[in-house]
Amino acid sequence: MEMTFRWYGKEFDKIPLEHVRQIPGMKGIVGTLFDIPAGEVWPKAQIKALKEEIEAAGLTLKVIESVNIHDDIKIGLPSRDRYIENYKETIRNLAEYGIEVICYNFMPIFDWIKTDLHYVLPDGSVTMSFERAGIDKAPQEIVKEVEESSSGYVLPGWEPERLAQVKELFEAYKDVDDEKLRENLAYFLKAIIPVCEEVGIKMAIHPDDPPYSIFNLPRIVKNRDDLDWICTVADSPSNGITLCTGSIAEDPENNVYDILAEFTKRGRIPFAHIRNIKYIKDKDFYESPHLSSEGSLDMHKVLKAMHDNGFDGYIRPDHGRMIWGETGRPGYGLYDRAIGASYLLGLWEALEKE
Ligand SMILES: [Mn+2]
Repeated sequence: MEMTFRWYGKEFDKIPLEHVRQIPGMKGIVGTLFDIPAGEVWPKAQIKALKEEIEAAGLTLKVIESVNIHDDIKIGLPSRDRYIENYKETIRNLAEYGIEVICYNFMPIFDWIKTDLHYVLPDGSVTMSFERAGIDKAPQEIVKEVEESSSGYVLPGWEPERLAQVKELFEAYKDVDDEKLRENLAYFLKAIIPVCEEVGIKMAIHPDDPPYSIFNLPRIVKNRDDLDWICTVADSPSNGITLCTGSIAEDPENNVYDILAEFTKRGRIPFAHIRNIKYIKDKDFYESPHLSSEGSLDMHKVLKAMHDNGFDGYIRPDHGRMIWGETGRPGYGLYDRAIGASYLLGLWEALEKE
């Protein structure tokens, strides 16, 4: 297991790499070229510069999150083939610089949804929450609210240029149901996985967040059976999962421990997002501190499911709260993610020594 930390690049992230490196046990950065639009090829020069910058700070760059999928691929338009060719070239370029894992998702329009980016906990810390009643409005309104409350930061998957077209996007997806979206994912995977095998990259799909339909949009990465279907449709170790404990657990029907155990054993989890959530009622929840006692998930059980089944990939503390007066991109401050990483490393050490 190797501990990593998501970082958006020095132009887009105010946390210096030197501070990330000071987190005990922190080995690597989960990096991105945040300003490359979905569908474009990631240039070698920029990948090389990113890698050199991270390595100069004493960290490694083995995981990319995310190389976003162009909407034409998800919708299944004839123009998808051009974007798939670009994606293959990006895979080859990343492999050339030692990247091992590419995280991505296959959600229409929204990469993730929370209804409150500034949910205040009793101790005064600030986190994100999702309450079903909060999305009982037009998608345009959600886009506006998220933009207004993102503290001036562009949020991953919420590129303003793209979401300015949210009405048009809904129109473009109107004939895409679950079955069609599944066909389009299969088409994409069958095209790119042979390239991944050739260059030694593992694709790792992130579960839908939340893992059920909202705004009537199709959803195909929701539960154990969906993950099994994905692993089977392109049956290769290069076709894997970014197991996000928070996202999977947002549907309380999902048994996150069993899912972790099964797909770790099957060798299909090269990368995991480990975070805790606390159910408020039904499926409503807030993102709690990582500690088991603070949330609804048992983090010891989470890591044990991975450890005991031979997990040897990368993990990162997923989101963190804003604490100690820190401000920044919601979910992506330094302090609480550092605490989360230390806690997870402590649990892992205990599992190793047991
Ligand atoms: Mn996640």
